[in-house]
Amino acid sequence: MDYQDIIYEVRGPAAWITINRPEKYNAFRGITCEELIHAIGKAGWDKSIAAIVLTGAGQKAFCTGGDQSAHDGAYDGRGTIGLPVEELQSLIRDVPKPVIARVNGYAIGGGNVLVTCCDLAIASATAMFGQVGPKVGSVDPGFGTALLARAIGEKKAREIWMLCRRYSAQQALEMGLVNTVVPPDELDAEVERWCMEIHALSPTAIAIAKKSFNLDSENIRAISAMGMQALSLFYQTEESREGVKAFLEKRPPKFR
Ligand code: 2NE
Repeated sequence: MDYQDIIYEVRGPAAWITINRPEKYNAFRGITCEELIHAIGKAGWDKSIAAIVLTGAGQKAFCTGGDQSAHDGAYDGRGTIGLPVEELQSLIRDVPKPVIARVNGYAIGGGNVLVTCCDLAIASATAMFGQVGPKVGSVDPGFGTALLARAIGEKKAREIWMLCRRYSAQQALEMGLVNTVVPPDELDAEVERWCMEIHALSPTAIAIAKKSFNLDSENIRAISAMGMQALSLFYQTEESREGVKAFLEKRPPKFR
């Protein structure tokens, strides 16, 4: 598969998968999700790969979720909401090796959910985290909400969704959303160090550990599936459409 929206590279024992849409702050459209699914599947079942690094191109953004310029009552691809996003999130959990989020900038909306789904997260000190769903007439229910609550606690997860504030990398570390924070110019070396450490360990033991962590939250996959059905109906409403329109027109939404 020739990739259009992502870059796939093998660096030592790790596959680096980069969302390459810096002009859209690495937001994903339908084809981006398809390519991520293909690439993560490829790396996930390649025995020579010890870890998968997921990141975004440029200095500004890791990923800012669904591409609002490809959203008109639904996104522009496959699946319940026009993005096979629940399939992508599930695959990150299903591949039998650690997926590390290399958070180089904004991890907002669906980008924040990708960080939540990754096994590990290493952030640049300049990274920013948060949710925007209720600002733009959307929500990522399931892995975006319930799994986030498992990671950082119910009250903090609800705050993130119900206030749509932004959080610094240091705050993300304190709430347990990321594993470590490093200066921007040390990000790659730190990620590479973690990949080398993983490479030295038993791949089967790691795979079993990963599956056992996942089993405990497996019911959330079904919450996501149900939630996407509700979301596809919500996207048809004036309220949701106003959120998308307001973002694209760079003005505050008028929901009431
Ligand atoms: C990331 C953030 C906070 C940055 O704000 P700011 O003020 O620093 O920059 P600005 O001007 O908003 O963004 C810079 C450029 O990136 C584009 C913008 O349109 C802008 O383009 P230009 O005007 O320079 O041409 N951009 C950024 N994010 C984009 C996006 N997601 N889609 C298309 N273009 C995008 C601020 O930009 C922000 O809050 N972005 C996130 C917006 C958003 O609504 N994300 C989707 C949430 S819903 C979702 O992700 C989702 C899901 O994950 C699963 C299921 C359903 C939905």
